[in-house]
Amino acid sequence: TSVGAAVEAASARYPLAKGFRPSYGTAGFRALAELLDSTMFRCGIMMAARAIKASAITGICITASHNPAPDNGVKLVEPSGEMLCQEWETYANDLANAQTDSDLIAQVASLLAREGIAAPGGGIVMIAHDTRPSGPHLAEAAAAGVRCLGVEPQMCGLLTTPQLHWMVMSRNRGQPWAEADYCAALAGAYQQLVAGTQPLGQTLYMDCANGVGAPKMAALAQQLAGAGLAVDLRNTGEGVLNGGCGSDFLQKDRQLPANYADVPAGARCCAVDGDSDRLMYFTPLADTPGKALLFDGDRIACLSAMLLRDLISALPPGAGDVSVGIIQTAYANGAASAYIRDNLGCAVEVTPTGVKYLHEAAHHYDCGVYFEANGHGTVLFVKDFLARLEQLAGESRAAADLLALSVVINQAVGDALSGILLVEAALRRRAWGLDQWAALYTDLPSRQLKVTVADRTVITTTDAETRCASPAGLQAAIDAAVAPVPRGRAFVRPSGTEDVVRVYAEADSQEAADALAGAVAKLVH
Ligand code: 16G
Ligand code: ZN
Repeated sequence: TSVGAAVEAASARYPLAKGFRPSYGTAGFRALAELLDSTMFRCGIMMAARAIKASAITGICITASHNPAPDNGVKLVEPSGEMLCQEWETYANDLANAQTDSDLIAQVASLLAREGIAAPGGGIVMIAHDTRPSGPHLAEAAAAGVRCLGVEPQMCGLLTTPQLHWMVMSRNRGQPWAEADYCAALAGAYQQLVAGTQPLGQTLYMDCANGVGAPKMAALAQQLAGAGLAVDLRNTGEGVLNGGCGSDFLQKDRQLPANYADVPAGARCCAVDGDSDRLMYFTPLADTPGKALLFDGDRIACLSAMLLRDLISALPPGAGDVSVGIIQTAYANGAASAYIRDNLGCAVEVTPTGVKYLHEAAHHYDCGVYFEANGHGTVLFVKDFLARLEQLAGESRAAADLLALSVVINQAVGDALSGILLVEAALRRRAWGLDQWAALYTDLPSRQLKVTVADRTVITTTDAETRCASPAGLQAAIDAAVAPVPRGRAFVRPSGTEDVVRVYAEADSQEAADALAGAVAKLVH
């Protein structure tokens, strides 16, 4: 066929690296950049097929997020702007692992047949990349794959992952979708949310992880001039991507990022990761120099839920009942979950790790808030509810503000830049400093460890990763280790992004959490 011929002609330039067995992990493929030519080429073919099948635009973002600079990877964007649907992950794996040209051609033919794609052609795949030096080259490889199906690759250059998701979502809805539209939409909604309130006054020190967040926040900040939000950008690209800085570094070490020595204790600071889809707030601690107090995804979820609750309770009766749910993973600090249950009166749902699971669960509510402790999350609004708000917005400030909230927050996927505007607006509306935010609850001491084992796949989990189904006896041993520990909680799971097993433990003191994590790690070995 013509597709077979096109694949054959192009694929010689993108051979599968010898011995490389790519695997679609929690959020796509990740590996050393030099291994990824073939994977990108084949993802291009697949996302072109996805576009033809849906008669819509899809997206490919070349990024390895918070991982080291020499790595790269790919995140795939559905026509809705959400992550690739799980049914297609199998195709991704099959295509990426095809050993020969004829094998690849057969896999492509089988995909087209199974999806009932008779005639290739038409459609657009938008392709973006982060600041990794390997990005433009890998984007070209993806584009070559897209062309094999007669689909047009549109090179979008440097974007944050969430910006690409937003652009695909908006474009498929027939709404303004350019990068400038993204900035205008977020900035306009922020201005609505904070209208009539006093600026927080202090500067926000943003750690950009030496990544794409730096230029993109600078562009967004331009539109925010006059809105009383002063941002001082740090780690804007002069150093190593995710090196000694960024949200992941901060969360792991609770240590101040590079270039924060001059920032005063108590100052409002935030950090994003390499592709700006994770957000962490923090402040330098006065009594332990070099260390930071963290405001993680759980705390951002609580703040978002409070803002939602404030606004929903101010709606006129015509708004009807509104269900609000908070979705967390087992990594959510026990104190945060308890606070939400006991003080915010929202439903709490727990899912396995990975945005695709949290995002899906958030769709169960009129307003679904999801955040992973690592800072990835957003708020989803059901269409019906937004339609009701549209009708009320003329007479009700709360309805107009909720609509603004639905725009400030990127509903396609977790977005650090839009998360910053959400947090800033929520604090400003309450005239809160970090102290009040910190006082909502006190985190239970916790410890995370990673353990290298011969084969991490022997560990399987159930109950949203809180219990081990195999190997036999492991869960009973963990239960026995946890039982005597006050407020003890511990679980293990295979990582979806690294060849390690992750161990999490929580207890009423740091010593007890450390000891419990250590004991559980030994059980895994
Ligand atoms: C990916 C996921 C993130 C998850 C992390 C866990 C997305 C977009 N990203 O980065 O949500 O927390 O994997 O990695 O889904 P781990 O399994 O290695 O701990
Ligand atoms: Zn990321």
